[in-house]
Amino acid sequence: MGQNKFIAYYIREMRIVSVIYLLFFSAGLMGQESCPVIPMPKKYHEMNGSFKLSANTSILAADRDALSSGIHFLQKEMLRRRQIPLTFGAPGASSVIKLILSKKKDSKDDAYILEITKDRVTIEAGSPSGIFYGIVSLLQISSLAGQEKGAVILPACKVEDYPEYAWRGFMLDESRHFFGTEKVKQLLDWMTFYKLNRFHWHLTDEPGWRIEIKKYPLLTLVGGIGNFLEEHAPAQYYTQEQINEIVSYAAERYIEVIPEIDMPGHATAANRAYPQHSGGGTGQHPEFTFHPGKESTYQYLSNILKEVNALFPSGLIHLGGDEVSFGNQQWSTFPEVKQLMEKEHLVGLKQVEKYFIKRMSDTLASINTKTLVWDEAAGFNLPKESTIIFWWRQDKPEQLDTAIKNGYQVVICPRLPFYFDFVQDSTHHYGRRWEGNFNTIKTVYSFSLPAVSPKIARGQILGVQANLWAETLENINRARSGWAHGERRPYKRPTDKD
Ligand code: TNX
Repeated sequence: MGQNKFIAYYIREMRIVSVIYLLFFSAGLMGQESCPVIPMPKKYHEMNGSFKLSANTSILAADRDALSSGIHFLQKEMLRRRQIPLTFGAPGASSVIKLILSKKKDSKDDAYILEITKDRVTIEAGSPSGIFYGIVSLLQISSLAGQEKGAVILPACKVEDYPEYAWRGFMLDESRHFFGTEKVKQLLDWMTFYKLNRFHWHLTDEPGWRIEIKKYPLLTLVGGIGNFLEEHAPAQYYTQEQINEIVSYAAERYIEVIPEIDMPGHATAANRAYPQHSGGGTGQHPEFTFHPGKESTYQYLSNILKEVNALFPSGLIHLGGDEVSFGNQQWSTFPEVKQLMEKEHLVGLKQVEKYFIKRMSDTLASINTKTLVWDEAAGFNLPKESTIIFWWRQDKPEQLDTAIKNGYQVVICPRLPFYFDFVQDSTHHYGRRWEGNFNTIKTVYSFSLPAVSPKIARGQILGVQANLWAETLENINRARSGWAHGERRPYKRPTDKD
């Protein structure tokens, strides 16, 4: 099957966010008709002959322990997709899939070589994740291969691949609409398919708080009520047990999960539950912020972050920090904020915001966890070794400049073209636009980093990420079909320019 038929096959099969792959791995896609692996690998050679994969094929690996999740994934998936039960280390096997964890020091993380010959399949890599990506490619090849007398006939070939970026992310907003464990697992499956490895989970915002915190049960019982369209929808959230389940499911697929607890803005749902920590809001964004002038707020949020940290082993927490000016006008009226400003010599509300983020980042540092923040914080003097900036405002290239100049690692996710909640075509109505612009597949394909004035140090661009905000994802069908359907009502978010 050619590449195009291959894509059509998978698009039929897809359940969620069918366009993800276009974002990250499309460079060599066109013009190379026959490669059965997407994203297009760095090298692909067809060879003569074929390998017969059957129930007599066994997996061999000297490093079984280190590779156990990949081995198990290969067994499960081969059974599910092709009804072939592969064994591990069976003495009487007539053919083998050999996994070689080589000790080459210079090999890039996640790089692998997959070779299919008449006699055997080998996957060689310098890391378990590299072996895993070789397995993902092998599964793609086997999904398309023909069958003969109970054996799957894999065409002989050699694939060599490594990713351009260490961070290949996808963000899902479940505050505006909640999708639940099964859908998230499906999303993680598709991330696996495209070799994406960071799942950024936006769990708190204005409509709903979606993560159980034992110390503060009202966060979910009260804060979990409602969604973007229905203020009184019954509470929906993840229990800590469900969070554990998803984190393990992701880990088996070499995906790290990064929770986002948005602060000091986008805090409305939390403030419904514990109004004593509210820093007020505006008519359009009521009770939008946490109170930056009360010590008790910092204590409360530290307690929350400690529980979150215990649930997510990535050692990374996203603190949000975006769009605070949407609703911090009341801050200047609070005596506690006035006192704080005097005591800390803060001039203007931007400095209060900076103080707040710095304090929370210090809290994360004290529990050995990195701070991730949207680009509003690029100039906040957070420590560069333990901070990652997410550049999202394509109309503010100066924020990217500042982040680079200040030595931060940066994840690139400008809303044009990386916001998947935007419409995709001029004829679409339901979904966002930016000053009339939207995100066609072509703009996603052809994205290149804007010129930045400071010199970018090696590794400073950590990677790229697509963000799926959920105001317009009224139900999962819209997530499933990308942006193409569900054109019921034009979406307006009047205050999205700050
Ligand atoms: C901006 S991106 C936001 C989100 C919205 C999104 C809608 C960012 C850091 N903030 O709160 O959901 O636009 O596209």
